Amino acid sequence: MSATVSLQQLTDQLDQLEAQAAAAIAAAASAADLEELRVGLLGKKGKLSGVLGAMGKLPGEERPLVGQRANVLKEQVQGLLAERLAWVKSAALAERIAAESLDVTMPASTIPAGHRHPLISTIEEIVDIFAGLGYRVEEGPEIETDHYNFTALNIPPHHPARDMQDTFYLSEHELLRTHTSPVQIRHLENNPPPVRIVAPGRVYRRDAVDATHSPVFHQVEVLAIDEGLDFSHLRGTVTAFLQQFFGDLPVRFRASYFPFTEPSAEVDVQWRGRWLEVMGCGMVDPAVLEGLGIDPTRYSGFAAGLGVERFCMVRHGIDDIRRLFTSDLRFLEQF
Ligand code: 2U9
Repeated sequence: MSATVSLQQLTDQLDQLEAQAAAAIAAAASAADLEELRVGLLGKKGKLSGVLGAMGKLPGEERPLVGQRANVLKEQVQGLLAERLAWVKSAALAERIAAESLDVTMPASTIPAGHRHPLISTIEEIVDIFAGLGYRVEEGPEIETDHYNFTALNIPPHHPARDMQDTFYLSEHELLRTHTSPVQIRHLENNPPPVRIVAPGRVYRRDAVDATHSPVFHQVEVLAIDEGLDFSHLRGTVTAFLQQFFGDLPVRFRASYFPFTEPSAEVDVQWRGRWLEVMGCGMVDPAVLEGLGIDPTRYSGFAAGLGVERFCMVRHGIDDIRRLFTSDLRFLEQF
């Protein structure tokens, strides 16, 4: 004999199920929790099926009462599950948005950008000063002939002055330029005076490497040719340039010798209390002008030359020229 159930018992069970389901659904925290609840409540082996199974034991006329009640409960539970699922999803979305939110006041991540090498910025600074004084920039080849590098500058073949600048020869008459002076010779060949030019560039000398010598280095040379130029113009121009570059410090000129200038001078600046030789200069030798077909009784001119590495080292307090050629970023990033 099967156990009997009463309408009242089943109605009570459905009431309990409704209360349990409502509480469990309200407490569910995820879509997975809700799916588990759905299977447990409404699935084939779920609690509602259990009640419906027991319904068969009721007298026929009572079954529809339980059936209707069960259907209403099923729809209720489905509605609660759907509502809670929507809530759980929007809560998860809100949580994700909060976690992913951007603080627009944070410093931006920057793309590492390089900067100019200190030698290049030194060249630019020097050239800019002369540009401000009315000079135009001229450049020329690094492979030169002995004519442009020496002969046209009043240094004839086999002249001992060629020993002053140990030279890398490429062939009998071709060489790596030992100064940027050939740029000025080439310019004067094609441009009649007045001329005011500044010639920056790389030059080569057969030197043993040490803290102050490198076989490749950079020069800036300037040249002015016009009527009536004398040493006072040279002195004024060089002094103005040096005081713009190093600051308003004392400058002195000492007599010297170069084959291409007469008279010639070395120039010192008083930097942090000590006299430092920084450049050379002079009035262009009339023989150089004559060689270019320029009448030295009408035109005169002055020239000056400097080593960029020396300028850069003095300015930044660098003690070894090799630092400027070894591309060590720990060093270069300081500038
Ligand atoms: C022409 C006529 C004359 C260029 C000059 C110097 C003085 C000079 C040195 C500085 C340091 C070379 O790098 S360094 O070793 N240069 O002292 N250069 S006058 O004279 C010229 C150039 C072109 C037509």
